[in-house]
Amino acid sequence: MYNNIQIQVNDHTALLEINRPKNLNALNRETLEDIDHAFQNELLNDESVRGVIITGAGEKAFVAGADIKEFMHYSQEEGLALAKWGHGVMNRIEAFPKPVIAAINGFALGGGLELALACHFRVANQQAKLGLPEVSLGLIPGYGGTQRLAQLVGKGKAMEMILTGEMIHAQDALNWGLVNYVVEQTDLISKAMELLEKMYGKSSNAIAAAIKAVNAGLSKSEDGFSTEMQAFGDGFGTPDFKEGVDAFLNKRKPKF
Ligand code: CO8
Repeated sequence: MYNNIQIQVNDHTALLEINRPKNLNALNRETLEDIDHAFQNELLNDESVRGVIITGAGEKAFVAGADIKEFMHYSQEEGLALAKWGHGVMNRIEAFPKPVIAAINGFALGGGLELALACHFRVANQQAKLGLPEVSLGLIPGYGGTQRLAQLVGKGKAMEMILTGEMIHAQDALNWGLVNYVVEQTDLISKAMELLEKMYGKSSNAIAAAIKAVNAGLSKSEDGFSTEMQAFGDGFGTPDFKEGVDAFLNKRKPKF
């Protein structure tokens, strides 16, 4: 039914695997549409599903970002429109009434880390590398990362990650509170399942209410989200964006 994701349901847990391993599971529009559709339909409506794990196919990546090759020719207007729509997808995951855990099995970069940040919490394997490298492309994060990362790790660490664009290792992510657990790859999904199973013994109405309440307390940064969307769109009109994307495609360092 979906071209870019696979869903397996076992014992109340839906495992949603993003399945574009040749592109390190980069989020093109169709993939994000698949994810959004799955959440708002079968995962929401199937009463046997009580929790969701999102992970990436293959051994290398959770998600290496939004698909640079897809948006490389976008105008400012198209960039802004994409950010607005993507914000909606991330907000819907964040507000999902059943617990959603990101199981980060490698690179979680750019839009990929932003997807993980929209989940209710995160577990990672030892090899995971996390980062918001958009400044290397002449852009800023455009799926809520400037806001959710700062909420999670505090302004200082968020500034460091966003302004340097550098990746951090799983252990640092654990120390900074960006992920809740770091485990061997072989234990990654079972760790996420174990956590969800603890919740299945509790009231699902109370869990939905708790998700809503925690989110409500942090939702006052609407202006921040709007500023991010506008600045993300503006990036598409700059020579730096052209240089950054050309450098990525030609596997060289950008000259800004
Ligand atoms: N988009 C498209 N293709 C990608 C992406 C991506 N984000 N990441 C990797 N790929 C592709 C590569 O181009 C390569 O394809 P090919 O084999 O055809 O050359 C294949 O995946 C394998 O990648 P590499 O050969 O580069 O693998 P390495 O192990 O050498 O490097 C890295 C792995 C370090 C992860 C490297 O691939 C990389 O730096 N990727 C890009 C990371 C990045 O910049 N991500 C941020 C993207 S921007 C973003 O996410 C904006 C978020 C907001 C979105 C708002 C709407 C657009």
